[in-house]
Amino acid sequence: MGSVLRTLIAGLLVMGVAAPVTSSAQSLADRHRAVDAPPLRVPVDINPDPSILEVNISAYLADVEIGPSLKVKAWTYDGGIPGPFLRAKIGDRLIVHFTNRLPEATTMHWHGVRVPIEMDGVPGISQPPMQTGDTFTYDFVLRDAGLFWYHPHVMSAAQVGFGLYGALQVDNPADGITVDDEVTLVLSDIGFNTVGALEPAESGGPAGMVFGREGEYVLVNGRRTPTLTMRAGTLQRWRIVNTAKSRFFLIDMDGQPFTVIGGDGGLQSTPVTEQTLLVTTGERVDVLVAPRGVPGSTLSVRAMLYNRGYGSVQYRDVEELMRIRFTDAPALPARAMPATSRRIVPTMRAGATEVPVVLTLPPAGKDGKSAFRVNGVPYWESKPFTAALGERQVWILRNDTDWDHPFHLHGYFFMQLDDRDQPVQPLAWKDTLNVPMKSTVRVLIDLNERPGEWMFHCHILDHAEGGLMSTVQVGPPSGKTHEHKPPQ
Ligand SMILES: [Cu+2]
Repeated sequence: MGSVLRTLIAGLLVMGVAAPVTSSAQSLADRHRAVDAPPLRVPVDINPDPSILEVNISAYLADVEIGPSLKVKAWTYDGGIPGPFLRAKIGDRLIVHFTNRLPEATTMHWHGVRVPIEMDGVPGISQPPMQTGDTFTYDFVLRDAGLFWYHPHVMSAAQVGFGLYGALQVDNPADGITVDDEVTLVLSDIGFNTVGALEPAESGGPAGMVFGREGEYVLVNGRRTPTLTMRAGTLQRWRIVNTAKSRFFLIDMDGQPFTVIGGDGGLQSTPVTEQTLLVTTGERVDVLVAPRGVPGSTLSVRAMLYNRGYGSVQYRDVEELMRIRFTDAPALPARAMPATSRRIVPTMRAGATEVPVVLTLPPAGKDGKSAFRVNGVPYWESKPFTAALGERQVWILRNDTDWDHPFHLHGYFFMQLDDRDQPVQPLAWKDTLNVPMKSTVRVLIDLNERPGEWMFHCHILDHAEGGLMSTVQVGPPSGKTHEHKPPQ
């Protein structure tokens, strides 16, 4: 080594520059470096029957690379983030032999899927928590087309935040929507330090719980700022799911339009064109896009700032989610969007029982602890709401807090009602719907099948763990008792 070089290195060491780079330095360096988007991992189907998707999945800790020089020891399904991409057709049967190799108990919940109660993955209610080494087989029929997802329902803010989530896409081959390309995008975030150790789930204490903790690194299909290469003008169908534990995504493609054709429960009655796309936690959107740009150029897909309450926009910046790189081929001519309408028969409003659901956050007690409440009580003091099997209910969700709460109900789709108590147009089946701060949202639910105790909660998982969670008992109680435990 030459003496000049040696002196330079010594100087760097004196300045501290050659010390391990900090994560903020890395994030600055990497902010504009594109990585190629790896396709979602497809698991091995061990069942030869074309109408059955049968897979083995294990949860365990693994080193995951989310970008150049960015490695984290994450909690994973089968060693990667996101977990294996499960893709089947409407009417197929899904069988998942799931083994827990994590250091903690876990379960798998199938977000949005109309499963029998025994398959809902809620510990202590629909199944015992799965201890380390336990195996459980989830087995149910996929009755609805749409993009769904799976994640733990044990310490969910921690476990989802650490990397445990995956997409389940149910196609309807008869939907008649022909496009040039289909892309499934799993949006999330993760926080970790310079040595790749995960940010603790309780960081920031009670304030962190109230704000809803967001990971520093935004991920698309488990990568930072991946690149999607396409010919300009190609008609694509993007199915997007937000699996982050707290972060909302307000997606912008330099003002280019998104034609929204559906969401949580599949296609909506008619398409709607939007300039930006809001995907709150747990929600899904199904959109048609035909991004345009000069051949050879690049287009940024960004997450804009969205105010879901204090802590979500202060000192924050727009994030680059993904880059679209246009090939050198000339842009394709604009073409008409395919027809995507769906006949949806709304649930009958007349005769439905009104159920007030009031969300509050009283000032912290003497111990400095805060808890979100549903009708005056946090989850650990709650008694189930009740419904007779076949009862239709209008839930009047009143959010008295200063934060948004994406309301999620297990096991059923619902329909949003407007101020005049009419179904919101276009008609759409939802299982997750944002209730903005200081506002009221009404939803109509037909609790017409599958008796059982079903959870509902805010899908900002820090809020759910912080008390904003309860259950509805549909039909007579099972007679089994269980405790709703407060967080440790
Ligand atoms: Cu919330």
